[in-house]
Amino acid sequence: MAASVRSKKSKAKKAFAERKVEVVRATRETHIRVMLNLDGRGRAKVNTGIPFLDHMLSAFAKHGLFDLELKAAGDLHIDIHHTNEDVGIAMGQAFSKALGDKKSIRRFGFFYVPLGDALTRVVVDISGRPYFNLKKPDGELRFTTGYDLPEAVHMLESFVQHAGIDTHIQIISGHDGHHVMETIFKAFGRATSMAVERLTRISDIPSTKGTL
Ligand SMILES: [Mn+2]
Repeated sequence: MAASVRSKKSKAKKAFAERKVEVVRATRETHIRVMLNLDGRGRAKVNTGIPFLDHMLSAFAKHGLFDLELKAAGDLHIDIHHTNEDVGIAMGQAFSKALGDKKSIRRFGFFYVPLGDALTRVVVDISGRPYFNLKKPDGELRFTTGYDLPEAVHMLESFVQHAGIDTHIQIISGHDGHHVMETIFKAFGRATSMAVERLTRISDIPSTKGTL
């Protein structure tokens, strides 16, 4: 690799410190601990007590190149609602904390991910003004895991509300619920990874307002 490319890369590496945070959220219903590194390698250790959610958050971290350690203990004897929601809130709080003043970030991100019959597009803006929209084609999506689209939507909505991310998810095609879910979480991982990446050419906060 040419010396100039190496020096550019190490300059970028030196220019930015790693964004590593820990968030602990405890209520009467759940106890959640999140360790997040936005500038990681995609290593994930997730245990929420909801196996399919563990699978999805691991895919999100892997394809977002985020290092994520998450342990949740919640009142699952009632149902998954509190744990699912609070995992989203704690993830959003960790993202917001790790992003800090958002200096030098690319801010916008988008990605398409296919998986067999499924295809999803995710577009995000780390604007500080949360918004969530998910569109899906007509027709039934078959889920077999007990973690259906409404649960995923609720978790992701809680996440982006607390992270301050304007998020648009469009499921373009797909019938197999497992495939569709994977495309959602992988595309969300890639799109947010793109948006949080810092560029040395952006020396301030990427907004004409000067704040996000
Ligand atoms: Mn899978």
